[in-house]
Amino acid sequence: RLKLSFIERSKLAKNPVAAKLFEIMSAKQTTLCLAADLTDATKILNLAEQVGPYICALKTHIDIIEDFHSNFIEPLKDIAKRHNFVLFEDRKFADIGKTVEFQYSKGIYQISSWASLVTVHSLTGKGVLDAIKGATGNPERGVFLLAETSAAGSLITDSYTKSTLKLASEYPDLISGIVCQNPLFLDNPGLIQLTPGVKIESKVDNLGQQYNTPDLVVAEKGADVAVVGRGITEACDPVAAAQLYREMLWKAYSKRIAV
Ligand code: UP6
Repeated sequence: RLKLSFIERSKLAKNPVAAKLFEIMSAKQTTLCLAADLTDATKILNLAEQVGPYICALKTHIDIIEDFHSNFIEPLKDIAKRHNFVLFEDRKFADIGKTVEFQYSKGIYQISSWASLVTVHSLTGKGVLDAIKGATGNPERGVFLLAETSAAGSLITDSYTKSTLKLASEYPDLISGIVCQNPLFLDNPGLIQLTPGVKIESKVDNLGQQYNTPDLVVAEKGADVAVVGRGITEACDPVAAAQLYREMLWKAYSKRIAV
């Protein structure tokens, strides 16, 4: 997996959103996913518009927005379409299938109608994936399963990680990739490794977040897409920061496939 180009891998992806994401990464030469963790709807839209050219995906935590309203989604979709990036709701679904079915499609956020990608905990097993697979809404959908986390002191064990990969292999057309910190699935180049906890400086925050540098996550840890939040949102110049992360990540990927 680590030596193949994204274009080669797009042809091996069984999930359509994964194939699309590979194509976007290749066309825009960016593996940067912005974690747009801001609580103000207008600020998210402004940031998305400004950094749109430099990202392949925009990851939201839709439930942290204080002034969420139904006319937030349409402009966000419009920006994503114009700048050619994917909308990704980091909901980390973890309940029984029936509840996830509601959480995915109902309530005020109606995630299934706009998010091409969502994150899911493997904790409760198949029911969650069946719920997402069977839900109505946008037919273009993909799931990233959480196999590892960047949080210090996480309770995830090696056997949980292994079982998560096995579960992913049982839903090839639904699973776009895996959220993890290490190169776990080298035998399956059609899946995308999404790695959060990426920052140029600071090794930790004060709540257990652990960071690695862009070069390390791509060159040594196998990241395809790198998630950057505060490295961009809290920078003096977020647009310049997004450009810098994009450049560093792309250089590391180019070097990885060249050797
Ligand atoms: N995230 C992690 N670690 C994980 C899974 N997800 O940090 O193992 C998510 C967080 C946040 C983003 O929910 O949205 O990635 C990281 O943000 P940061 O770069 O500001 O730390």
